[in-house]
Amino acid sequence: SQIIQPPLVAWANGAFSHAPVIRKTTRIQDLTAVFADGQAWRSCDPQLPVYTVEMLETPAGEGELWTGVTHLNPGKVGNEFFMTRGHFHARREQGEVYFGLRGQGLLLLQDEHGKARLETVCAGSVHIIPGFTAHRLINTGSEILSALAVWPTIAGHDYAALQGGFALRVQEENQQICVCEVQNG
Ligand code: PAN
Ligand code: ZN
Repeated sequence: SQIIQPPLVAWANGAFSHAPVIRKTTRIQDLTAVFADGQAWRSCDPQLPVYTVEMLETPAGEGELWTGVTHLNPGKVGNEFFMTRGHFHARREQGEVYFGLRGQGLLLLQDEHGKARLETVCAGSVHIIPGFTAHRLINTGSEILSALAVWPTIAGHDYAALQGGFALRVQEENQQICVCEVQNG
């Protein structure tokens, strides 16, 4: 038949169906030097899952796009909220779009000069990540934060460029969400 069943994504929770997916879970032990409080990080269960990315198995190449959902668990290391490692694209000029599906959080964006800003992520939020902009999801809520992302397969990831960390950290202080500026971030 000429009518094809495409992959489905459940908008309520980001679950893919009707298509093969690649799944990768990132745990506390994988997030070396990501959280500010190293002592609190070492005292966490190393196996504790922080986030899982599910990607559609689609072709790669010039002009092709990846489609993936990040499921970021609620939690904290010390008083800092769970977050993704964060990255620039290896091909710096390549952008990306994130769509919030569930939960409450922030998208941390940072340009190559180290200037950072935050966007609120919630069900239905649309985030245009321009080229030359590093990005990280932060779960400030008490449920899973899920976001759908679409990006060029040629973009690649550059994690090393941000080893010094981002310029902003998001922490909980007195049950409030608190944004801290980092020196040398
Ligand atoms: C996303 C991210 C995903 C995990 O698919 O890769 O949220 O974050 P880290 O890659 O920083 O661990 C994306 O931005 N792709 O380009
Ligand atoms: Zn990206």
